[in-house]
Amino acid sequence: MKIHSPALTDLSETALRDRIAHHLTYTMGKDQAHASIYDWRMAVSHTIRDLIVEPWFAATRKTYDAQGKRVYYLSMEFLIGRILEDAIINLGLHDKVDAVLRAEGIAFADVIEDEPDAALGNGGLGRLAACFLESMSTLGCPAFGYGIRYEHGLFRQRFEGGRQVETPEDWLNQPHPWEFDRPEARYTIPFKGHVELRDGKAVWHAGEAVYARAYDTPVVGWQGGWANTLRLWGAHPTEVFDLDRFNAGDHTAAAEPEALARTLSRVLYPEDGTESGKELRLKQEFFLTSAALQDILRRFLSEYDDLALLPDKVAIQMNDTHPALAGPELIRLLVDQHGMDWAQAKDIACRCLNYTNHTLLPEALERWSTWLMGRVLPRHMQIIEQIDADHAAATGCAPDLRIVWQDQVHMGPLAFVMAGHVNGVSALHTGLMRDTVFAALDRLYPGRILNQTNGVTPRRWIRLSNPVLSGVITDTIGAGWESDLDRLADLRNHAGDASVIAAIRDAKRANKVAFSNWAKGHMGLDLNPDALFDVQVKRIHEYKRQLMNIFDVIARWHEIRQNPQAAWVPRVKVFGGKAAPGYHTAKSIIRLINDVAEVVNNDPVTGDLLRVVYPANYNVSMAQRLIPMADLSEQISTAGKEASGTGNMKFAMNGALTIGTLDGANVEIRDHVGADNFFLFGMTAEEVQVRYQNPQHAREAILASKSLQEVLQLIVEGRFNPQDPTRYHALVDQTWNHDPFLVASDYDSYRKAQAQVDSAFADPDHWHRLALHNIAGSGYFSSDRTIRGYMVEVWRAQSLL
Ligand code: NBG
Repeated sequence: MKIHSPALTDLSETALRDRIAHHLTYTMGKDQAHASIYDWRMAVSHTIRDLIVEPWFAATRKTYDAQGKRVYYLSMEFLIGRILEDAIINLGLHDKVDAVLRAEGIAFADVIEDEPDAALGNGGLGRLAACFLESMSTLGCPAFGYGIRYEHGLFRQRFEGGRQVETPEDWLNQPHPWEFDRPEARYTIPFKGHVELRDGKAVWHAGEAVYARAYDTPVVGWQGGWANTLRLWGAHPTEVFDLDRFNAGDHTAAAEPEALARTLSRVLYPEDGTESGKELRLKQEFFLTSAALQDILRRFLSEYDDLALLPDKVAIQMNDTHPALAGPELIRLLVDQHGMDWAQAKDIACRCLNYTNHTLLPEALERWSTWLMGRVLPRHMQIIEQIDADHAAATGCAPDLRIVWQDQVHMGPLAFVMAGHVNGVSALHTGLMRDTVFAALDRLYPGRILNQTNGVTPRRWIRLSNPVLSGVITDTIGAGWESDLDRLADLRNHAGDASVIAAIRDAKRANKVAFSNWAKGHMGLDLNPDALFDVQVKRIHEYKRQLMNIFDVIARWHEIRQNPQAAWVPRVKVFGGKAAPGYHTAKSIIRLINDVAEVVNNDPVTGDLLRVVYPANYNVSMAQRLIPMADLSEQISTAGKEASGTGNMKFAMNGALTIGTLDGANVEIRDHVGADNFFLFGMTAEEVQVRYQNPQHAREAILASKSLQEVLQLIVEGRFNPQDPTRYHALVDQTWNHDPFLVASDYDSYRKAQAQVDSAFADPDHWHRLALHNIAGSGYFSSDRTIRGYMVEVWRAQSLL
């Protein structure tokens, strides 16, 4: 595998400076004396992009020459975050760019911070897609990511009086230097209308249409050996402007076609919990899917003329059910546009398509009413019914296993029936898929389900975000671990080496100091870098149990106040995350965290023994700041609910210890880092099921826990919101009477594990030895390992490096 591009290693500092200066002058139109940080950032970005173009072209040429299989990853979300630093690191140009900028009096960090964070995803599912793209490039797997170029992406979060307030994200307000606009790569996406049967053939007369236009961003792998394309679709009107109406004075109506199209790629729907905008969401899903499939077929037909070869040349991954219309759409294109017969078209589609399931939560399994589907996509409704009829005829399944059932199209079963492989994202989750949600379909289609445990890219999540620790790792085990993460296991040979333990401790402390400075500057908070930094960052959702964590804060605060002189281990509790705008309980939890923070942070009795920090607008860049400084990683979901988690992996590889349940990938993390290096608590997934059988589970657990009673009492009394004491009565009421995610039942066990955390942290050498074992055991969680698994077991695609 050749990975060094000679052009890159030969690039001198002078040559780099000349290229940047060139872009400053000719792309930005600025002379150096008047260039702002923005101008420098754009000039550096264009320079780096130029350097990616070469491996990108080379990769495309090799892919055409090899005539092998291409992988297409269809995802409604790509949470890519900032691009510039990632590209610089992967090209190995960090030190050179830094030196060039420094010579001009410009701080590298300021240039990096100037880039907007592309928030084209909600959370784990979208960030996973971004890590996968980077790993596919690192491994030389020929691939395209297909997504939507949302103008605004996920909302930006602010706190007002502790409440979450949403405003639109505006990452595209400035020119986006990474993309290539492809006006020629454009497809018509039809909607609505009716279907006519003509000579036994279906002809769809669409009622409206938009264009999907491609915007390409090259994604470069480690050491610049390969680059794949992230192709995002923007919606454009098919007729720009109604000149007659404009001339007649109706200026607003004249712009209607444009408004209609723009709405389509305007915002990313916050997945968890909202019902609104159903039709628009369905249209977005079809928009992505149809554009991608038309593009795939066009590329295929430019090289081959026999569509029967499609499954040998094309592997399509459906990231959750959001692009599950890929089945019906591929059949439609093959049958209606290419004249193939139904059976062959369906067979080809099944052999091209694969489906990843990312959650078992019932509310997240997509369904559309047949009425909506029939109205927005009349031809697809027919095709879905035919797929369903075939499915019923072949399996003789019960009605509740049909794709169309009770006037709803069930996208999970549709994706399952149309996929060659169906995978879960951790061993536990895949097992639960097989035993619960997809148990019956698994019996009808045996062997389809397999597991591919998630992973994350170590380039962004260690090398880029934690340069200090990266240095320690390289000094200890030598270079090259970034693309061979199993080598981290070599750290175990140094577990007895006091200087290595000290170096790990110093690295962590440096990151904690950096964060403390940031918190002082941005939030006016004084943090003690010698405290234990305890971090929970992820979407705010009841099953993730941020509520249990804030209960621990309250209990801790209460206990310290009762005995302030005891030998407490100082803690900084950090929260981060957004709630879906319509998700009331989650928003109430956010407000509670902020209210508690206000009281705790101003309490002279607890002082710096306890602090609560909740920076607003958690995103990829914030994650890069928080994960390297964490001592403790909170992975405390109700067992059986978190499909995998990927934050848990990022924390472990940065030397945080996990406090967690046996849920999702926590199970495998614990296996790999060693049970002694992990703070386990709580019920297992099976015990959770048993517990739910007891209708009194919450009440009984609360009555058995003095600490929890006190916590709930403090909240009910309004101790954290004296101006409005009833604010959290509904939340407390729910905990007593309903407690859907068993916070009460796991509370005591959680607190006991927290006490173990405190004692372990009291001995710094011991603690950082545990940290070393976490880093050493996390090699398995590189997304390179995951992608290799997909390449061999799902896609049957070859590396071209
Ligand atoms: C999320 C799961 C996480 C998992 C990511 C990536 C959805 C629908 N699911 O546990 O909640 O790590 O997917 O697989 O976003």
